[in-house]
Amino acid sequence: MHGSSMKRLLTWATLVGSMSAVTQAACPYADPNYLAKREEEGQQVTEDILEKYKVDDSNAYMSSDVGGPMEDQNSLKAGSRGPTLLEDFIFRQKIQHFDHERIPERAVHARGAGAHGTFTSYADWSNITAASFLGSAGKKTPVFVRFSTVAGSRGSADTARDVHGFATRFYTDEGNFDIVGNNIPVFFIQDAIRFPDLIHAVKPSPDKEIPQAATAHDSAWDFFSQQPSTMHTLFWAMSGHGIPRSFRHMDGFGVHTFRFVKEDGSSKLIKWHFKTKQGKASLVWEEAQIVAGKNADFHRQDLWDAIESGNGPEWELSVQIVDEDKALAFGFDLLDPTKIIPEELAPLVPLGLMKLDRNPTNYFAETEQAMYQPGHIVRGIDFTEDPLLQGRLFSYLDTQLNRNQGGPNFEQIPINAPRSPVHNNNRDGAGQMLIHKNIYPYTPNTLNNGYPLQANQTQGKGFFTAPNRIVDGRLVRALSPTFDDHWSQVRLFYNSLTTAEQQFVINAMRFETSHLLNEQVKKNVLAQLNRVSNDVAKRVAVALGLEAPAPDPTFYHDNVTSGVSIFNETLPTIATLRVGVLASSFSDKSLAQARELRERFSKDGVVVVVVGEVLKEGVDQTYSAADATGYDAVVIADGAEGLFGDGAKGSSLFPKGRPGQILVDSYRWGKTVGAVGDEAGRVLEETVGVKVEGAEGVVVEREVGGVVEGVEEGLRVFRFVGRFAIDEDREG
Ligand code: HDE
Repeated sequence: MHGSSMKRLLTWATLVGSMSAVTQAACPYADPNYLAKREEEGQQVTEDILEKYKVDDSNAYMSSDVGGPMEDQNSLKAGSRGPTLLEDFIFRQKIQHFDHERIPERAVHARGAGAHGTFTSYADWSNITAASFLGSAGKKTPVFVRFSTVAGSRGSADTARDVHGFATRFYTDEGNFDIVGNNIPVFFIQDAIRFPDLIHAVKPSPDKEIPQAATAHDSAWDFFSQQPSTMHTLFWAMSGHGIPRSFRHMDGFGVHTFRFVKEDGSSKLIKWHFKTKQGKASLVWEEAQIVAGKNADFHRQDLWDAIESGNGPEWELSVQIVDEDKALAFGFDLLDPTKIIPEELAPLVPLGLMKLDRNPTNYFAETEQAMYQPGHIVRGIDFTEDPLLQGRLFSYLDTQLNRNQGGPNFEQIPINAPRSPVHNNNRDGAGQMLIHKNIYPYTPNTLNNGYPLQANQTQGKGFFTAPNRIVDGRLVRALSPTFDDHWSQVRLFYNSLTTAEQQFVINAMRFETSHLLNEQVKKNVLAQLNRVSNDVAKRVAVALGLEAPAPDPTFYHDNVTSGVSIFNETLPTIATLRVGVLASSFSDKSLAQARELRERFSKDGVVVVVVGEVLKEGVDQTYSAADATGYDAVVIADGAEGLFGDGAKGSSLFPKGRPGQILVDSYRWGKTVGAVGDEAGRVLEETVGVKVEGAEGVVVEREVGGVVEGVEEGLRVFRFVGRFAIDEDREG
């Protein structure tokens, strides 16, 4: 059946042309080696289906949508000063297409960025799952990943404090498999039926549509305090996980418990984890707020640049595996999506590596039209009865219908189309792209010899539901009592943070709750915080001018877990991090040094941005456009001292005091600051107001080499959190 080009046949595009071969010529299943062949081919499915759809306009004449060459700069008029004619098909087509350029933005997760890549399995995992993409060591599967924030609309700023979407599509040789996850391993609610309530509470106020992409308002915290299942996710979002340094510096989680099913039908419960190879890193809140204004595209730019520079990000895909009969063994319910399985109870098993290495060619065609569904699963993987997951299985299909203007053929859009053949009796609908030759589109049929055949567990490698899923019970419109503890794991999370991170959580809560207008909502919030920790409640209450309630110790404990803190580890790689070299365009000495710094840093993949008063060779950015938000560390080059201190006043080329401000902000936000030479070191001390001697993350050296070494060490630490004030009267 496959002829000379087996590889090509597996792509959907060629499938359109080859369907006759499938329906009329020998049936694939008639070939006894079909399955073996398909497996073999699956390992080679690397051809980019999207290539076939790319339009190259270079060296072409303009044409209409139906192909006729034409010019489209003037409408057809009755006389040069007369009205435009209805018969102007060129005008009508152009304007009509423009009028229909938008599809509804996602109701949630509207703001995002995507990239292509590859997943490579470390081994043959058939001992735990029949999923073919995990079927052998080195097996490669194309992926498309979209990262997002949740609450903001499509044009909102990247660095809004939020849970972040982490949706991955695997184009496996047995169909598309999506992990539609987040960067936080738990969710706000436990039953999908409450999702509209959550989102209505979090979204801008319906009268004035304020605030955009923010939860610092009454309705959000009213809901949080009335629905305590939100507490766990809320605490994560208030920590550095809510404001990651980049999409590359965050983990991803499937959140729900899923199932792995083996060929023999046996199954286990699993949770998906994507562990970042770049290390976890976050911004600090004030910085994130300023970035939102300075560069609303901060995260999408970062992802794009990293990939373009050959530093595509990587994640290790892992699972936690638990026996079917252990769903209630850990003191919480594995069907409850507000719970993590602490890594101490079920270690991560690394399955393979995902690398993103190709940017989309067209944002709309690929990223905007990517339509993920938790219901896209493949043989060897199965759902659980988690009521949040169950509801999502309906919601995403329904959403995609809405986003595709009601048409059911959205799976045929190139970014959504599987890399494996599609044969079924689904027909017609808006935007049908396939030309089905089978005129007997029903089962059972004899007129088409019974094709397409039904594939099941034993025949045709069909999908099968885990046989061990036994579901029975009385109908109840209620959650299980095993979902009732909303506080113990919140405390586990909080206990596991460093003191500085705990302070960041408190600061974030002070920020958010200070925006609340309603006194009762504030008190309700304190009551919930108090169930997690009296110390947290007290520290938030003091900022609100309120009394904290008396301790409510039912859920207090001192347990900790690993894998949740951001700041307790150094970064495994500093490649792609950015160092701003504060130089002077008018000092040859500083420019020579900037050049040397660039050379040395680039050896480790660190990106150097040289800042000067005016653009010229060797200067990348002007002080009029520069800001501390653009760098992970800054260094004053020898010869640029005049721009600081009194010299800061001197120029109309940039806002007053800007060079010094870059230094001060960098220091305040915990970044490494450095200087080459004694004079620059003195300026650094004076501007920042800190003694270099013994100060962490402050590097002053006479030689460029020493500065590079010190700054690189600082980049690994990423932020020196000791510079942030900690509440003195905290407990513990
Ligand atoms: Fe979503 N979610 N969600 N969600 N979600 C959507 O689907 C929904 C939930 C997540 O980059 C929507 O295609 C319900 C959990 C991501 O395209 C919508 C519930 C998790 C994305 C929807 C949840 C997520 C979405 C909007 C409660 C983490 C973006 C547009 C039961 C495990 C995917 C769309 C992308 C998007 C519904 C809860 C992650 C409306 C009803 C839990 C990453 O269908």
